[in-house]
Amino acid sequence: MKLRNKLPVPALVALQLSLSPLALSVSGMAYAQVIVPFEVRALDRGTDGAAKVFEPAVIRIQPGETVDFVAWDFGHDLIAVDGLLPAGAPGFKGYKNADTSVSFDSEGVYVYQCAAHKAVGMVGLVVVGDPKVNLDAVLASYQGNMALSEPGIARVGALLDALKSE
Ligand SMILES: [Cu+2]
Repeated sequence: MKLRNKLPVPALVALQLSLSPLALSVSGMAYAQVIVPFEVRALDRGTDGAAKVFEPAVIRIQPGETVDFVAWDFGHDLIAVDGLLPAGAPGFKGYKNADTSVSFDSEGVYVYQCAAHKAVGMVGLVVVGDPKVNLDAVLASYQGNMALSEPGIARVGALLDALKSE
């Protein structure tokens, strides 16, 4: 576990000690929403035991919001998968072992992967607003996307199917 995300806590605790129990819980919630609103962690092992995952594998935000991709474990990067993004939306990437914040403006589904672990299908989805904007287009083309490995295609397919069945 890394400490960097917890650095503000001592100051917060000092503040909370001076507040009533009710204010304490309210301020705790505000902290969680304001400091780490949308965080995806690159992990060697997910909470369900799966190896090499982004967690959560699907994160949902609204247009204009930002996702913080946290290099939680060693050796991970991230890169958007060309062809599996909303039409006209820019790609994005994060370098190995670097925390990366990305703001998303265009609605729809974005597929990305860890290039270092492409072979084992370390993939994730960002869903901005309404996934229906490009969900059918992504479903129709992901299996033929040359940037993905077979395990990557399998994981992307499972994530897209779950989105489709909502
Ligand atoms: Cu990785």
